[in-house]
Amino acid sequence: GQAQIGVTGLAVMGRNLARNLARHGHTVAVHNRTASRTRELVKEFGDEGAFVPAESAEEFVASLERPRRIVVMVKAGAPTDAVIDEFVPLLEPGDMIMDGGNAHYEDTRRREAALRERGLHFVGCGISGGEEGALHGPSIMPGGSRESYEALGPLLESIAAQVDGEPCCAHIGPDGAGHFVKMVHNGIEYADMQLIAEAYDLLRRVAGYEPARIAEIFRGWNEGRLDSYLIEITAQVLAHTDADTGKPFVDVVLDQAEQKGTGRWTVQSALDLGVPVSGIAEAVFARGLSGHARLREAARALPGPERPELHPDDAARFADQVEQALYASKIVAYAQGWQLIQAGSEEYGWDIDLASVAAIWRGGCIIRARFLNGIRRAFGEGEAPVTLLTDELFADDLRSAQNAWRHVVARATELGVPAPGFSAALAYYDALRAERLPAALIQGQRDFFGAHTYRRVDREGDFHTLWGEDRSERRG
Ligand code: NBP
Repeated sequence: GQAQIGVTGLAVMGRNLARNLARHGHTVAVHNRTASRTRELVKEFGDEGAFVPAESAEEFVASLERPRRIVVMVKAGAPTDAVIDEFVPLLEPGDMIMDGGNAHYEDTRRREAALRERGLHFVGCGISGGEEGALHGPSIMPGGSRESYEALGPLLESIAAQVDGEPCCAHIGPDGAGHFVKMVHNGIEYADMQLIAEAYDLLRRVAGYEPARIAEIFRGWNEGRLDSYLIEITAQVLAHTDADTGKPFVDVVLDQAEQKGTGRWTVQSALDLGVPVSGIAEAVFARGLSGHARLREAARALPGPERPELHPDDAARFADQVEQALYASKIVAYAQGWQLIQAGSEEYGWDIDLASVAAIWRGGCIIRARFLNGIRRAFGEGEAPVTLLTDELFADDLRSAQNAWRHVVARATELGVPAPGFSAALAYYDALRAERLPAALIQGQRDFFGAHTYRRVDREGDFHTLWGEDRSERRG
């Protein structure tokens, strides 16, 4: 065989990845269940590089140099298992199968273990950036063995997005680490999008700005510390006018957000790992709520507050305060996301480099942002902070933003504009910094109804109060 790498599954993602590889000078074997897709790829893009088309799995495998590197880009779930089952009997020890689809990391762990038994490397690889990213440079998050990264890493690094001369690709850790980190990326993406949406809503409904004006404000923010792909595209969406009606595009779109499930996965695994990711959870719930048309319809007549008009002079100042609230809430969402990565890494023994995750998200992926340089610095210098919130520079940002942040949340509450992302982030911040939490009372309640016992602030051990008797205290 002469191809350095093969791609099977040539829908939009696989086709673009194969083209990206070929454009970077690699010889790429290409294969798809339905062979017409393979022929189309070669016919349309064959002049971009060296492709070796294969109609059958056997032919595909035979066209690869050894150890073989096979990239699977098919629909996640059963199709991925079907393709693995088809290829495994054709492979030899040392060969590698990389799954670049959106697999759940538990599936990846299962597949990795099964293939390891047979001497094969299974690399669950998160790829972010959509079809454009796949073609022009995605952010790539490969899991799997160190050894497999030595063989696959150079190829993947060559096609990844580059930031300041560094590829947005790094070995994340064994087995499911890559897909886990990709999942958290998507969870953070949900939170980021929700926070931006809330900022828009407040600028519109509290400050009274029209979408075109808000687009300008976002463009301004994009020149500063919020500089990011999501802020940039938000400005473009808000500036867009519907051709049919002449109305702002955002006003003709049904306000029911859809989701494919990676946000839900993030929150589910956070619950399992005991990590409070309230910002991400609120973002997932907010999308869910938006889609409950019947529920919303039933509640529409419920009363809201009287709406005092904002003084026109206040609008510009309020917009600045929203920027600060958005930035502070974003710090919280990312702090929670990194907490989850850390917890996953400990639970599964992945030893994930927290700074490197920030580094490879600076380009190619949906949450790419200047902001990630700060996270990389925070986790890259000296001892890692327990939470991003206490990193010296982020703590400074929070200190200077907090009054504005509180004002925005208070204003949203007074005026009846839902801001679950901003509010949850602020509550998280205040809960973490609280001297005492009412959790003490909850322990009392639990001990009362269930004799669950409690610990004391002043003595070691577990205690139980005889609530139904003389209320004396016993060692639990
Ligand atoms: P799809 O997710 O739409 O999958 C289509 C591909 O899967 C086709 O090549 C199809 O072959 C193949 N396939 C199916 Br379906 N069942 C199969 C089976 N039983 N055996 C063999 N092949 C089978 O493609 P995509 O949108 O390019 O996404 C590919 C992967 O990348 C997915 O896991 C997706 O979640 C992930 N991803 C997508 C994006 C994105 O922006 N679209 C971004 C990041 C990751 P056929 O041609 O013969 O039907």
